Amino acid sequence: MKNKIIVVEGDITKLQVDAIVNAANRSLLGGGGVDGAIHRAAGAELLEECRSLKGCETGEAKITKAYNLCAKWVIHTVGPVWRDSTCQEDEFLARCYRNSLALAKKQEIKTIAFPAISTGAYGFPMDRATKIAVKEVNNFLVTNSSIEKVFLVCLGQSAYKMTQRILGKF
Ligand code: AR6
Repeated sequence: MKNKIIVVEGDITKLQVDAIVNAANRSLLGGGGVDGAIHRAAGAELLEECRSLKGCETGEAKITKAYNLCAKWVIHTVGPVWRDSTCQEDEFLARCYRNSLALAKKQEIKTIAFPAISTGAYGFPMDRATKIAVKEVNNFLVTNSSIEKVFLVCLGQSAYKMTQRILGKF
């Protein structure tokens, strides 16, 4: 299944895929980081649709249209804030991947791109988060054939190299 997982470096808003995943916050009303970039690129209509969703719990996921983005859909998920590993952060992060992929399957999405959820403002250690991402995506692909390609999008060379290394060892 590893050949369906592709690591890319760059801005997730530029990708031509069926769906991009947003590392949002519980309000779903925008923010900084990848969330800010997605809202800027998608346009004001995205925020309008997000308002109707009435927020999202940590580990859950909700879907909207993607408006001015190249993608058709945005799947908004809320990662955990990293504290000290004792607050079920690993499990909540795993749920973000599982729930996003389940939504994608339901929507008949074939290609999907994830940012490194929780590894920016939310402070989750990048290597630990990447291992969880690779494990959850692989688990999904083993039991589901609907999704053809999953892109793990990294901002910067060091994140890219680390993700390649973790995927290679998996
Ligand atoms: N394309 C791909 N990856 C990106 C991009 C981009 N355009 N921009 C940032 N990253 P973060 P979080 C990477 O902070 O930690 C927001 O304010 C970044 O390098 O965007 O889940 C929300 O509203 C990092 O590796 O998300 C929430 O309040 C990763 O994306 C909060 O931040 C995630 O960083 C969520 O924090």
